[in-house]
Amino acid sequence: MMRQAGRSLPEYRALRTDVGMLESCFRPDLLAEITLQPVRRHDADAAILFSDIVVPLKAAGVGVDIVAGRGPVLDHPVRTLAEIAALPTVEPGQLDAVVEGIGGVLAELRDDQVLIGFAGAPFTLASYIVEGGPSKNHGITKALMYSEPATWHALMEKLTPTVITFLRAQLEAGIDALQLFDSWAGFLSLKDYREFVAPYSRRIFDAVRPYGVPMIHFGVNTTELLGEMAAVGPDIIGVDWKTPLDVAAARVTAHLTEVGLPAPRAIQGNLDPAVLLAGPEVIADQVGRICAEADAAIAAGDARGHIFNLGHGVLPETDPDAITRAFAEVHAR
Ligand code: 1CP
Repeated sequence: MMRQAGRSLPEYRALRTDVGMLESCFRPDLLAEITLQPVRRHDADAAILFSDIVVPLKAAGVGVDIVAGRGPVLDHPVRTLAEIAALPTVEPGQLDAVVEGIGGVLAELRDDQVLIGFAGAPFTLASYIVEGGPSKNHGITKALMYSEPATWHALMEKLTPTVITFLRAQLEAGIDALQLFDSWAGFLSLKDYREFVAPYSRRIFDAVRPYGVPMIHFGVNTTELLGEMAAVGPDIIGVDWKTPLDVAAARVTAHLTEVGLPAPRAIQGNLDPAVLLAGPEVIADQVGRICAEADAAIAAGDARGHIFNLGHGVLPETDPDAITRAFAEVHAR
């Protein structure tokens, strides 16, 4: 269910009362327990590693914290070539706590349950680094990209190895699938995505493909970018709630075919998180519609399979029982 699924759970809030968000990501016992809480409660088929996209930056020594009600905030934004040069790259040894926590999760999962690891893609990480925190329009980030392309590319070159090291650590520890979140890539035009972002995301997928686990790629508001995001190398393309899955899959397949890449891929998505606030009938209805759209995509030869998922993060005010109900609806199909 992606970011902040755990926030809706009282057992998560109880565990976190005296522990900071990022601190909990570096405590193997807490990492494992928080990862497993929603799996136990909702009978999920997959666990999503409890971590955050800024964890590898924190591990590398970057001054960053997750501020309640806001998100990741940096002590100092990074905007110049000198600041980029001074930005550390994460070393595998700095991720030992994450590796140990993954071992704890895998020891508890049933054989028919999988663990999905993840990382933030360089553009989305760059946005937090350049803005210094969450941003509504990513204006400073995009202005840097447009006005100083060499500086931009230096930042992406700097971040790409950190993302690869973070994913490799998780893969060596035994994750069964991975997701690369380019959450905010949808703020870019297709042309800018191709020029300033795609080469780095492609390099990441190429680096981790030899591990042979399914690879998912996702961003919000990416209707216009879906084909290009599939072309950088994932096996599964995540879709937000705005595009019907069959329409999204047809777009992806058409683009991949046009550029001579293997198709079809699988699709992931795409329940509107707000539906979970709307009551049991609406949940049943919308789950049914999404599964039917995925079936149509598969029947048309536009998708190899479907992972049921939300179209973005769980809203904090969501009743955990609504999530359990949505999962049961999916399992009943
Ligand atoms: O649901 C889970 O707990 C799974 C673990 C997880 C994941 C997959 C967390 C824990 N974060 C993420 C990924 C993440 N983090 C993304 C990519 C996915 C997405 O688009 O949702 C992004 C953009 C972030 C950055 C982030 N971390 C934000 C967004 C701020 C913004 O710019 O709008 C926020 C609010 C966080 C904090 C965070 N990360 C995770 C949790 C459980 C929380 C909330 C902390 C808390 O209140 O307890």
